[in-house]
Amino acid sequence: MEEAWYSIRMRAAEGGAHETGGRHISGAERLARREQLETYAAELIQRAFSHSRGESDFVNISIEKLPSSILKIPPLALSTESVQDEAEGREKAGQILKQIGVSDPAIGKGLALLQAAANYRGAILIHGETGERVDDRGIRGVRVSRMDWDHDSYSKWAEEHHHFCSSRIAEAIALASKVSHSPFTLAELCWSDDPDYITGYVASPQIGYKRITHLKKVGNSSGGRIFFVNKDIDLDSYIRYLELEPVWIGKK
Ligand code: PML
Repeated sequence: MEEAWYSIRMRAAEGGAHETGGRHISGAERLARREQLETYAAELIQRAFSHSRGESDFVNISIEKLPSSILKIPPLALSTESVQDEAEGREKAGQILKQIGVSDPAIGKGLALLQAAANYRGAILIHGETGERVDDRGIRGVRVSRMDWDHDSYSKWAEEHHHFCSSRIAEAIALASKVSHSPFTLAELCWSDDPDYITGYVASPQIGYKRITHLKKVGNSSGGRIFFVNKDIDLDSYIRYLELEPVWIGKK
């Protein structure tokens, strides 16, 4: 019998649980074999208590067994745009999004939402043409889940991209690759809500994972993810894919 895969997830908040108004501090996820679960749980607990956004007093770890067949998709190609400051970075992000086909009002809305966002656990979904928000998840947003790098593919990728080997970048590429794989995604815009981390990215199937070195100033806790969606979107199936479909990132 084939060995089972599990999804192990962590979310941490300060001031109580997220569902009772706690402030989101950290979240992460791995796909694991049964024998890896204890190790990953320990790593995730350590992450929950060592985030510069604050001191977690609520940590939830959940484990779920996954279906046996898991989709495998390639990682988006990585590139970096070096900019001098946040203003140039946001201008650049806008230009790239426009080139992908996101409208000016949608770009303006996306940038304004991320600038103001400090407590979203998941992504905000925006119509790439009208700029209207299309999900109804409020402050929770849509949390992309159940993706991880295939171990061998990551080792190979890491050899070729040794300047970019951090768990933050690996996780961001895994998430962006899963999001871009959906036919309903036009583009993603992201910068971290970690006040010490100012590099963000724009991602899409056409342009890959394009890092932009400054998208905010140090000390600023605003950030999160915007998914610009196309006009053909089937919202239920899109959210089901993002939240529930297990995906490996790596060479087929
Ligand atoms: C996050 O950590 O919340 C998002 C990370 C975004 C950019 C990672 C990178 O490519 O440097």
